[in-house]
Amino acid sequence: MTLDIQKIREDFPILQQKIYKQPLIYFDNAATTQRPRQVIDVLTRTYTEFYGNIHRAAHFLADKATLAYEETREKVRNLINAESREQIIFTKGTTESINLVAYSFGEAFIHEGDEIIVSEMEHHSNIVPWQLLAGRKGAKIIMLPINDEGRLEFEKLESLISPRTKLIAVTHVSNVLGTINPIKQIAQIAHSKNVRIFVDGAQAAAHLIINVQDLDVDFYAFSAHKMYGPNGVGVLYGKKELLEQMPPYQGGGEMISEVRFSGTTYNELPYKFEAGTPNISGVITFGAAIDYLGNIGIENAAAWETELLNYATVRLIQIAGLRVYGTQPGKSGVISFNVEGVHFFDLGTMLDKFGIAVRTGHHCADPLMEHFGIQGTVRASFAFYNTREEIDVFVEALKKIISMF
Ligand code: C6P
Repeated sequence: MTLDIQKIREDFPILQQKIYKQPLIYFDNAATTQRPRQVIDVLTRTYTEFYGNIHRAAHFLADKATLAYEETREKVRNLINAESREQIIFTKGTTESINLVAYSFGEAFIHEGDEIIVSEMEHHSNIVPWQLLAGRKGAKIIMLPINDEGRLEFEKLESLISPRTKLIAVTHVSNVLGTINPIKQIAQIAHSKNVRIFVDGAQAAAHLIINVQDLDVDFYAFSAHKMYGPNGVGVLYGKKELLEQMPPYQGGGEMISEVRFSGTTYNELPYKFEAGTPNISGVITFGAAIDYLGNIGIENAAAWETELLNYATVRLIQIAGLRVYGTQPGKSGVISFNVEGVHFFDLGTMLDKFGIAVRTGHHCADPLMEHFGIQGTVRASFAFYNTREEIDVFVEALKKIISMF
C-alpha cells in the first residue's frame, strides 16, 4: 500500500508549525516520535471520561480504566505475538524494562564468575544495568564486537560463549547505525549453548514486525514514545518460565497477594512486576498509538522510511568530506554522519536555525563512538510522516552551513 504522506501529516498537529519562521522538519524520530491527533484525543478522553485507579476499586470509572488498560496489554500481546498476556509487563520505558531484568533475572540466575555478553553497539541503557549487576554479583561483562561497516560480528559469538555465560544482551536495531541485528540466529546460537537472550527493541518496535515466538527471544523490551505513543510507558516481554522464577523488582501495591509481617506472597504475572499505580493514562493512550500504527501498517511505514533513507544517503554521500557511519545493507531509517572540518554540534545547532531537528552527540552509545574513534555524530532519523522534499531542504541547508566553515 502506498501511503498518502500529506494526509498522514495532517494527523500530526506539531508538524504544522514553523520554527524560526521555517516549516519544522522533524528528523529526530529515533529519540522520540511525534503523536497524531488520534492518540492525543485518547489521552484527553481518558482524563475527561474514564479515569480512575485500576485493579482496585468497585466503581464505574475504575472499572472502565481497568478495562482500557488491560485492552492495551492485549494489543501489545497481539502486536508482538506473545503467547499470553501474563508475559506483557508495563514499565516506564525500555530503560526500566532492562533494569528490571538486570535486577530480577540477575537475582535469580547470575552468580559470581558468571558472564554476560553485551554488544559493542548498545545504547548505555543496555550496558550500564548489566555492569551494575556484574558489580553486585561479581560477574563479568564480555563485549561482542562490531566491524567498521557497523555490523555485529556475530560469527564470533560462539567463541565468546563459555560455560559461565548466562545471558546475551543485544539491540534489535542500533540507534546510531540503523543496523538490524539477526536476532533469530543469535537466539539460536545462544539457546544451543543454554544461554538466555535479552533484546532491546527500542528502535525496532515502530519499524519492524516483531514476532517474539518466531524470534524465540527470552526477553524483549521497547518504549511507547518511539511508537507515536506517550512517554513514560514501556513494555517488557519475557518467557513465562523465567518470569515465574524471577523475584519482584519493586515492592508495593498491586504486586502482592497477601502481606503479613510474618511474610508476603506475591501476585501472579504480570502484576508481580507492576508495583504501585502505573501510568494509567499513558498505557491506555499507548493502545491508541498501536491502533494508529496498525492502520498505517508497520511494513508500509518501513518501506517508506527505507525509501527516504536511500534517497537521503545518495544525496548526502555526494557532499565532499561527509562520512556516514553504519553502512550495512538493509538497515533501518537512521543516518549518522560527520563532515570533515565541521563539529557535529555546530552542524546540529545551525540546522536547527533552518527549522531542522536532528540529534547530535554520542547518542548514549560511547563504546560505539570509541570504536569509530569519534566523539559524536549528526543523526537524522526518519518516520513515515517525513518527505523527500524535507530531505532536499535538509541537504541544501547542510551544504550552506558547510560552505560557511
Ligand atoms: N534512544 C536516542 O536518541 P528509553 O529512554 O528508556 O525510552 O529508551 C532507551 C533506549 C534504549 N535502547 C535504544 C537502542 C535506544 O535507542 C534508546 C533510546 C534515544 O537514540 C534516546 S537516548
